[in-house]
Amino acid sequence: MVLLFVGVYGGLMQTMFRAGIIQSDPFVGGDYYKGLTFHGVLNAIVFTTFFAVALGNALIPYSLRKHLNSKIAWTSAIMMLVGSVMAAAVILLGEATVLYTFYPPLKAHPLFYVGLTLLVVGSWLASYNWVPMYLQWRKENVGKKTPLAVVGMMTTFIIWFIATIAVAAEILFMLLPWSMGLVDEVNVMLARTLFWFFGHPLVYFWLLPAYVMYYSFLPKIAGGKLYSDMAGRLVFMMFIVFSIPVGTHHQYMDPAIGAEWKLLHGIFTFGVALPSLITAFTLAASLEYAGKMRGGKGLFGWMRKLPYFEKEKWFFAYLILGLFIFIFGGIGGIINASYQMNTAVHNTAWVPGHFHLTVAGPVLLAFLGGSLYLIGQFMHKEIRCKGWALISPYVYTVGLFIMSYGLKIGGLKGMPRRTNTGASYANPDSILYQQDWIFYIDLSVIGGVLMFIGIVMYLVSFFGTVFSKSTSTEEGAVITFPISEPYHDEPATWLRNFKPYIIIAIILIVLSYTPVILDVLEATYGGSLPYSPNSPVPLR
Ligand code: HAS
Repeated sequence: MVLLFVGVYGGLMQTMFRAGIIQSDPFVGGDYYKGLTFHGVLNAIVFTTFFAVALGNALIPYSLRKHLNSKIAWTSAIMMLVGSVMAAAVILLGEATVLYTFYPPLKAHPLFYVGLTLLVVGSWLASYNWVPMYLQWRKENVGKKTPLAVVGMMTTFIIWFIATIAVAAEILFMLLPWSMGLVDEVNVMLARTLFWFFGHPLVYFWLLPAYVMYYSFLPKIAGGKLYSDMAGRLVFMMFIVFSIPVGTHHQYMDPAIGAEWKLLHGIFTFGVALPSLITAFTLAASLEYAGKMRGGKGLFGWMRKLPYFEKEKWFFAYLILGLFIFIFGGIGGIINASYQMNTAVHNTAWVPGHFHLTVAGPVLLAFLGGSLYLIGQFMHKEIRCKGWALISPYVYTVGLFIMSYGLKIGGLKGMPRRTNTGASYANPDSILYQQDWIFYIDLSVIGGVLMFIGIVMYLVSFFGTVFSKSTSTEEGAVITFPISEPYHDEPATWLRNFKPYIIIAIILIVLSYTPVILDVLEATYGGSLPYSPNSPVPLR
């Protein structure tokens, strides 16, 4: 939470830099690119990984009625913390201005890469805690369905494990030796390709814990049931199959990769949108059922009956607002996935507009709601300042829509991403001044300030709860989760085992990535010396 807040502060500063309101960070010093790096790394990589591990540690033992090996859990948490603090410190010292994608030829201090490696290895360790638990449960419960929440969390970490192999190879064999000066040059295209092998499944590593909460908690909190248990299982298995062989859609505009392989990755990208479309229908049906149970009538009357503003059901607001935002985030994703549309939006502010409607929308809101719920359960405390907790996601969502609208429309008008517009395009004295963009840049400042206020409201409730008195005097008081019952509980025996889906995923990965890597190796030679975003000449 502390690192999240530092990152969120970095986000607010981003909007100020882009509008030309500041040229240097008033508190931590440094410029736009340094701020952008710590905003992206702390919020998109560190917070999300911590939450995914925490949710797994909580839900898997709870659902399987097993005990967590706390030594493994603590070792993993400490590794993740040391790694994150190390990476954050190197960024704050100005030694890793490489943005969250750490593409070469931008070069970071070796400790930045070591820090990220510790974060990832720590998260692997946590998931190894769950595998024996899961296998043991299967042995003891032959013929029974694994609880859906466990299927979702295991899916999240299966994808994470496969995806991180590529980034581990990129860091260990390319970036670390290069950053330590053991080799002079790095193959930029190969590094980008390995990064996106990891980078796209990374977005589903972010999304799936939110899906676990949508499928497992939302229907129950709304007062209903999950419309179809089978749909949930199918969705998770489809993510295993389709999340990885799609990374080249981030490289449509890159040279060195043949058009036919970009087409293949494009087709699979439309495949990976399907589980989200199934989710949209299943959750809408679950919410309709809940609304009707609460007295809603007619085709849309149930919508009005959902507990949007019930203080005791504050968690509902975090989940439903995230889903609502994801309608727009998802549409944006499908636009990006279409090659011709991508040529118009790639590397423009449209792209951060898209990803704030996904990772900073449904994912962040679900994780914030989940964190508050978890902290209350684990510390045996009643949630404090529930009114603030309830209003916070609404304030945040209004801000998010305003900011993303500014970024998206600005992007369609050609406003670049990852560029300090305030230093040039938003400055009337500059020859690059673009009057057309000013309105959209200003919108993102207004939106960014509202988002920041929303997060501060949330933190009042979060830390208010953490520092309040425990409501339970019993040692080891019982924790509970609002697990939904299914409305249709289909047997779906074909969805009970991960193995076939992992095998299909591996086949698709080999088919889609072998030609891409061969193309890259054939088209590139030598490599690049290291650079920093602020210097047109190599660092050595
Ligand atoms: Fe994306 C770029 C394509 C989903 C994150 N994406 C990014 C980047 C990030 C990101 C971080 O094809 C930038 C990377 C960078 O720095 O360069 N994305 C997609 C597609 C999807 C998608 C096809 N993205 C996500 C998710 C993310 C995420 C999820 C984070 C968590 N994305 C792309 C492409 C690019 C890209 C290209 C490259 C752009 C470029 O050129 O650089 C799909 O998975 C989306 C499917 C989603 C849906 C929506 C379903 C709707 C639901 C809500 C239902 C609502 C209900 C509520 C039930 C089809 C589930 C009812 C309401 C009531 C009130 C009752």
